[in-house]
Amino acid sequence: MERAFDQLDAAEFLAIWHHFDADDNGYIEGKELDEFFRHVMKRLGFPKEYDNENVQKLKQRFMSTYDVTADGKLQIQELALMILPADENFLLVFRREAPLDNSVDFMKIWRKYDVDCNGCISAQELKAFLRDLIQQHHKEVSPSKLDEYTDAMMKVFDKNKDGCLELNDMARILAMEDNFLLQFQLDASSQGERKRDFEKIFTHYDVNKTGELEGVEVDGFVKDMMELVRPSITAKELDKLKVILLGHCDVNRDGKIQKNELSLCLGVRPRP
Ligand SMILES: [Ca+2]
Ligand SMILES: [Ca+2]
Ligand SMILES: [Ca+2]
Ligand SMILES: [Ca+2]
Repeated sequence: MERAFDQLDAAEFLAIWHHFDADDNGYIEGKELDEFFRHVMKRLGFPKEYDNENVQKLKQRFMSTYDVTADGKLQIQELALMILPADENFLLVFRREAPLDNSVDFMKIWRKYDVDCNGCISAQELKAFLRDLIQQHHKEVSPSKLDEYTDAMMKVFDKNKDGCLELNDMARILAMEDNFLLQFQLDASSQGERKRDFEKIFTHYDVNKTGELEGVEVDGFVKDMMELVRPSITAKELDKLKVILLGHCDVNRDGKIQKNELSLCLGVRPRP
């Protein structure tokens, strides 16, 4: 069973995936998961007698093998492991010590590897990312292996096959956690709660603790703010929205957002 997915090629696998992850949130859970497995079984040519009970059994066996986050959700990067080259170096890409839970860290990576600043990560840029990642683990990788890894990654994560990874595609590769801002309900809370939430929010994005949001800190904040309204903004949209946000909030025009500027912007009075 574990290798059953080997019979699916990448394109077929992704077609099934995109069908079931229709809202493109990068994971499949609950009832969708049953349907997903039923569909995969059918495509793999399992006999019709695979009734509900058998689907459940296969699902459980499968999930305990691959569901690395053990959260009952199947994530695209977990699924990707099945069709990507199964060698130790490559698995490093998906095996992270700490979850990436801050969009500021994410944007730092994005800005670093989008070398030509065209708002997308090309295969060439992805290759540099993979090379660095493997080196960080003190491993060696041959150029041909690196090419193979890069091709495989582009196949899985470049959804529209334009040779370009969007912010959202990279977020999948890096297994980015849910939007930090989702936990707050700025409209519903009392003034006291709003202030406390504001402190939490500012601290989260002021990663280098300078008391102001600058550079990628603003990027990360803009990304999360905008994705509360509309998931999957592009890097180009992000750049535009950043200019708009700075125009609105950066009162002293230094290109950074001081704490008092952000509190004014969000309608929260700063602490005296
Ligand atoms: Ca680029
Ligand atoms: Ca693309
Ligand atoms: Ca800062
Ligand atoms: Ca400012």
